[in-house]
Amino acid sequence: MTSDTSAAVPRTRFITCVICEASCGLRVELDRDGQITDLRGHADDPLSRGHICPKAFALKDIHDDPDRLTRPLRKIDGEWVEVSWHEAIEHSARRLHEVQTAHGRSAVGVYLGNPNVHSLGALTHLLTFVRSLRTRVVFSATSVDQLPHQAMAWALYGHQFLIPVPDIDRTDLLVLFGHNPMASNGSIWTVPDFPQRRRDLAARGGRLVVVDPRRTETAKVADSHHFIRPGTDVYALLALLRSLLSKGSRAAAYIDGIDQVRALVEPFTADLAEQLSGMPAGAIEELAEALWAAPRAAVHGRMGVSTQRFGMVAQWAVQVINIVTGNLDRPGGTMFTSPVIDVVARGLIGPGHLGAWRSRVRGLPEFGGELPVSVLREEIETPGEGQIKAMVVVAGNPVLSTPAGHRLAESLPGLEFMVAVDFYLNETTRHAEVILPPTGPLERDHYDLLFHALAVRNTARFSPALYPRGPQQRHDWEIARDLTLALARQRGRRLPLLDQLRLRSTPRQAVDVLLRTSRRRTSVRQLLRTPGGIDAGPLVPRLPARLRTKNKRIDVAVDLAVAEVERIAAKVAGGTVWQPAPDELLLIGRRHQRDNNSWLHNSARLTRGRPRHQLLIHPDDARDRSIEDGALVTVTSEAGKVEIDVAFSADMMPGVVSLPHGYGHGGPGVRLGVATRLPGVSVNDLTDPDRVESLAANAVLNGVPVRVAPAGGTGATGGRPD
Ligand SMILES: Nc1nc2c(c(=O)[nH]1)N[C@H]1C(S)=C(S)[C@@H](COP(=O)(O)OP(=O)(O)OC[C@H]3O[C@@H](n4cnc5c(=O)[nH]c(N)nc54)[C@H](O)[C@@H]3O)O[C@H]1N2
Ligand SMILES: Nc1nc2c(c(=O)[nH]1)N[C@H]1C(S)=C(S)[C@@H](COP(=O)(O)OP(=O)(O)OC[C@H]3O[C@@H](n4cnc5c(=O)[nH]c(N)nc54)[C@H](O)[C@@H]3O)O[C@H]1N2
Ligand code: SF4
Ligand SMILES: [Mo]
Repeated sequence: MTSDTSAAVPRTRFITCVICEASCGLRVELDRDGQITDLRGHADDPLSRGHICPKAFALKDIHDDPDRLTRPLRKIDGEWVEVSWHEAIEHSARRLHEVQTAHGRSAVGVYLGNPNVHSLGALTHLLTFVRSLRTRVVFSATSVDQLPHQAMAWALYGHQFLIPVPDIDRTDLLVLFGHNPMASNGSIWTVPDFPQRRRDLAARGGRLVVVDPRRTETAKVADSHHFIRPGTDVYALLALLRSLLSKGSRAAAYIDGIDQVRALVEPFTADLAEQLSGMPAGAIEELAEALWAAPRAAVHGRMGVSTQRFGMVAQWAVQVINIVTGNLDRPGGTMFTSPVIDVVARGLIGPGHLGAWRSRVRGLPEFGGELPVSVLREEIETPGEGQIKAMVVVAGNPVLSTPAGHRLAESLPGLEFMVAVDFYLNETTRHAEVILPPTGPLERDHYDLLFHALAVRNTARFSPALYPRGPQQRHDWEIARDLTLALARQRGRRLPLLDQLRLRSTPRQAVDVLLRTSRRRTSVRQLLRTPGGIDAGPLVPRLPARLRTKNKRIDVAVDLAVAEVERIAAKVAGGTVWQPAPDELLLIGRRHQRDNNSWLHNSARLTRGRPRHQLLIHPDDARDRSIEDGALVTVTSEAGKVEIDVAFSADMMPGVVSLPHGYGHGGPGVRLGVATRLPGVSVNDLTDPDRVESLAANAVLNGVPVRVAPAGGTGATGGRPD
């Protein structure tokens, strides 16, 4: 094909949507001026099969957004001034070096936000920069999200990224705990077009069961839905496991520890689970029957399961249920992927480690080199050796996305220096002294190093930049490269040779090398010739060979989980299980198909329509408090207080209220024209950094005890649960 010369011939391009984990393949048509004239799902894409959701159109909105930054900003005497890339980078490197020289390496903290996992350049280059800082205070969105999931994979399978995913296309029974893929399009599970796959499941005679404190969009398309009191999945899952183990075990030959687990879960009866979780004992027993009887079944626990006190034990229980029913590593069960670029086998991501060091103030454990972000504010505010004096924030908005973000916002101005790599001036980046804006999603090459490794089908797709970067712009990998080099110059040191090589190649070159040396011996060029990429077929059994445990076996009675289940059993026996006070409600989050965390709210197209920021409350809970539909209420937690309007919803479990996260835009200097006009508050003004998951210290974002009263009233909470 030659390049088009006629205006009548649209230029068709195939790219990947990088907004969420579904990683849909898109087909774009451009007119002669490069304007997008058509955007749709790529029907022949072997993974996403034509799926697209409204958020994909935001890719264009971001590209055209007048608020999007394209040149570096530096705050001088309180005013933002556009400066050259050279000045912005050199100044940042000098200040970081000065802080490290004066206060030590770990006086520079790092926060890596979610979009980093959706940017190839961040994955290939940013970590080299972070490593070169040689700080022990690195945080990321992982610890407000899937940390228990990763830690479980490390404990059971020997690698934090060896995570099996439900083989939805071949299963007979899919059970989802704390997951709403009808809105989120799947997570720790790249499953583009969940709605159609769910319909296909039904057409095969398969069933979907959802366990969630809200009758979610996914619950509404399920065959059955059970309410569960937030934070109590561990009891229901352990009871489910107990019931299954009473029937037997179909665990594969390379699995150890089943008898020990059988004894361990003995105290966790279905009746006890009903008492503590509200999920009916009958429903638990029935689900156990169904899992035992189904030829092929898969259980997946996501966000709602990880962001609670016993999140890692709950995730462990999910895995053991899949193991005991014989569904791990079997078509139609939960399976490991065989990605063309295998980030696990090739050592691109380390296996993980827990508690190799601890946070300075509270002593919470690191995982895989990262500390839990719940300690970020105290590490900034508590004086002493090792206090954080400067921050590097890349693609993150922790003021809106981490617990008690409003308090974090108060501590950021106390830093000696902060640099943000981000293309928006938002609630977090406004506290920076320098903002380095990278190119946007349509201006960069992409390959899903991570999400191919979690996808329901083995494919490989390369997405070329739709637009070239402007001469004044820089890619995120160029920013990371230049910061690393400038910092090395400040230190008067040469970088290790390997790092120099890594930094010098482009992300496309790095991927090309990985593809050429992969088992399939392919290349970027080859992938570009096949829009949608190569299709390596459905998932195939990989165990025990793929295990990264020392003996290539799985010990389900892993020490960490055993000790924690024993501790929980002792609490149950001692009657010291935490319960909310009678007038408290439990707050959970929610996602909407047209939101994406905090950063798509500047798209007018996505935010128009019925408001969706309200506190959802069951009418009975509202009436008990003399609250009318639409009324303004005060919500008070141990960590903070907000005023918000309510919307009645019979879809809420009584005793549970819900607020979405990522709202509450604004503040001096924020430059988000559309977003700041949106109503809503930040749910993370209520979540409590002192409540963390028991083993890996993930934030407890769901099941937050709150008091809700008509605005004007008061109400303090009855204290923190354990
Ligand atoms: N449209 C959209 N898509 C997204 C995102 C987005 O913001 N918007 N974000 C992306 C990201 S970063 C992620 S991590 C994924 C997350 O994807 P999901 O895991 O689907 O996240 P949520 O929609 O928050 O779903 C969590 C569910 O858990 C329920 N829940 C809360 N507490 C509990 C509990 O204690 N037990 C149980 N069983 N359930 C509970 C909630 O009611 C909710 O339905 O979505 C991704 N996709
Ligand atoms: N209460 C509560 N809190 C939550 C959640 C919840 O369910 N409930 N969900 C949690 C989850 S799962 C997650 S993942 C986190 C997300 O939390 P964060 O990652 O901290 O925040 P985001 O809202 O994703 O903000 C992303 C930022 O990156 C910028 N950005 C977007 N693309 C790029 C890019 O390509 N490069 C760069 N450099 N910047 C970019 C955006 O402008 C924005 O400032 O929130 C968590 N917080
Ligand atoms: S589901 Fe996710 S990846 Fe697919 S189009 Fe929507 S936002 Fe993009
Ligand atoms: Mo996330």
